[in-house]
Amino acid sequence: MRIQNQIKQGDYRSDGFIGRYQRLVSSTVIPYQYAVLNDNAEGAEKSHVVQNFINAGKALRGEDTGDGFYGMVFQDSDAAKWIEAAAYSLKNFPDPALEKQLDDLIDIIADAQDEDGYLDTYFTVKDKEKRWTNLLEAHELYCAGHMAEAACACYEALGKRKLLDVMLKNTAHIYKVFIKENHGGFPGHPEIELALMKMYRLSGDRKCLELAEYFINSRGCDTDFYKRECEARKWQVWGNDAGNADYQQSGVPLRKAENAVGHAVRAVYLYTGMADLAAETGDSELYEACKRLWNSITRRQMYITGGIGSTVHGEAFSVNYDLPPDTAYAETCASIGLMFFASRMLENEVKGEYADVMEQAFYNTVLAGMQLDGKRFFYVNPLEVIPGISGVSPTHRHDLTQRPRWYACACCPPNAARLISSFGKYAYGESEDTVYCHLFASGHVSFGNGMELSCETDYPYSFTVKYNVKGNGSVAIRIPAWSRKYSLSVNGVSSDLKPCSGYVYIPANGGCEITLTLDDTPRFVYASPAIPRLTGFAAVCRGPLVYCFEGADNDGDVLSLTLDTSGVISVSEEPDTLGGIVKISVPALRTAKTDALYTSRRPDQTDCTAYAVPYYTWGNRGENQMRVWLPFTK
Ligand code: FUB
Ligand code: ZN
Repeated sequence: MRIQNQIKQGDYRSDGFIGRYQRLVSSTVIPYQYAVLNDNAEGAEKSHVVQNFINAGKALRGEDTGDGFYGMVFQDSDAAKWIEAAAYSLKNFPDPALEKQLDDLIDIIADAQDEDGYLDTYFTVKDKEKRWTNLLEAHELYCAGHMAEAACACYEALGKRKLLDVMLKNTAHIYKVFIKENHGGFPGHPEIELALMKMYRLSGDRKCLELAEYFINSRGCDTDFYKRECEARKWQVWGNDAGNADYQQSGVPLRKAENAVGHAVRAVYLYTGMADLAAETGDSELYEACKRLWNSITRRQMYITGGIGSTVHGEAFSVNYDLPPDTAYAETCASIGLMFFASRMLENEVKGEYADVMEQAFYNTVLAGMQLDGKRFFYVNPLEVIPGISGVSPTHRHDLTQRPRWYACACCPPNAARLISSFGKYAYGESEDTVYCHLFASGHVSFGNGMELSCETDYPYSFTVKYNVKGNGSVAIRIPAWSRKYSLSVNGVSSDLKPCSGYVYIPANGGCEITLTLDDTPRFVYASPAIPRLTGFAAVCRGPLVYCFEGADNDGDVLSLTLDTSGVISVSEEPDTLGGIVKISVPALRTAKTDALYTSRRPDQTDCTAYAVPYYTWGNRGENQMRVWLPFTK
């Protein structure tokens, strides 16, 4: 039985913690990003993306293209992600001025589409002859994928069809090139696979399904494709190594893949498409491969924050257990992609661990990717930052201490915006007779199977979740693995239902009221000794939130702190700190500073209290030290 998680966006709007983020995206993030895309945001990197589309339209009409193309070869995708965020957000918060901006941008994009359906400003403006000659680097299929996702969002959330028609025409073009004309090859940066699956489900156009199958099934079969392509072309974008098949996730047919390898965002977008296809077609061999890849990521290559892709070298997975906190890469987009992968794994099989990881990635790395005011963004998400070293030393240059306003490579900011504004798609799922609550968030949702549900909670700071359910069927509610105890009542009567694969199944029978109370006890978490540098270190978590120790709460110095893990962790509500948080205090020792670089005199240690704030809020009070992992004593 296939579980459908990508529930219609219009059926869900969030309140509470998530609602506040969705309002921030609507009121600040989307307008700010619109200004950036139009080069009207002071102090932000130049984008030029809208102008690229305008110039591509001119190129097609044979007009002077003015300042031509500017930016990354995949610059188009920034506009696509903004459109997607705007479409979902408009459904949550109607806004005629934003809708007009959206419509106008869609018109500009439609004008940039060639008669044959081709759509990509880099090639249309710069050199039409080079289309499809550099799948390895040139991101044509990646940009098409993002625009297809944007098209689906506009149609599904707002009933706007224009962009969907543009992208179905574009798909027909790609189908002609790859299926009918047998061009060969597969995307250097996967993304189109998952987008094609979305478009297939929305439009029923079988070309989308066939293309997704083609890209997934052919990948890794012709291992020399990129080498031949590289030899045949006389140009390059970055000079990527065409022989590094692992980096390209093309060293083995995907069905045989054992380990998650290569560029992390590419990997999880690809695995999402695979899991989509497996769920759609019931392909158990493909799902088995997805499970191996899932385990490879989450059991051996994932940070406690749900960050993945630990090395800056190629923005990639490293090797098992290589998870350094201070030189972490952990790109925001990679954790967003991990959420995508998790949500599609849930469509194959309802298992708590998939939603647990989805939640871990969201509340930690994804939210940390954005400043609390919605105007600055992290691309890289370290678990330890020391001003003077981080962002400065050659080995730590990528680990910034503060979020920049924008990036020349701006994939992460609009990705976070589209994810937050479509949160309901990840929170809920449905089958014919059951609704699934994967994530906890206040709000109301109506399902295609006729059931309706209202949820009230102050999660992730309070752990009571109340549901009011209408309709016939069952409600499946996740019991997170971190919750060592929980209580459940149905219509006021205590229930001893036990979870099955991480979910309790409650018969609703015409409606019911459910109250779930999860464990609010803060806890120490320890890493496997297989991870270098973390033996003897502990982190602190409460619910889904990973905490971090910042200089701002600890007299400017967290490097000299050692946690006393035999002590009791206390919590205090701080509604006026960092947008409203629960702060954590832990008994600790402070090691005295010495002037000498090394000394044989054992340093003094004094009792103190170490204070921690949720990781997603770090770096919001100016530059200061930050550590997720601290050494522990006892
Ligand atoms: O290449 C497109 C996007 O830019 C990737 O997904 C990110 O990792 C960044 O390289
Ligand atoms: Zn990114």
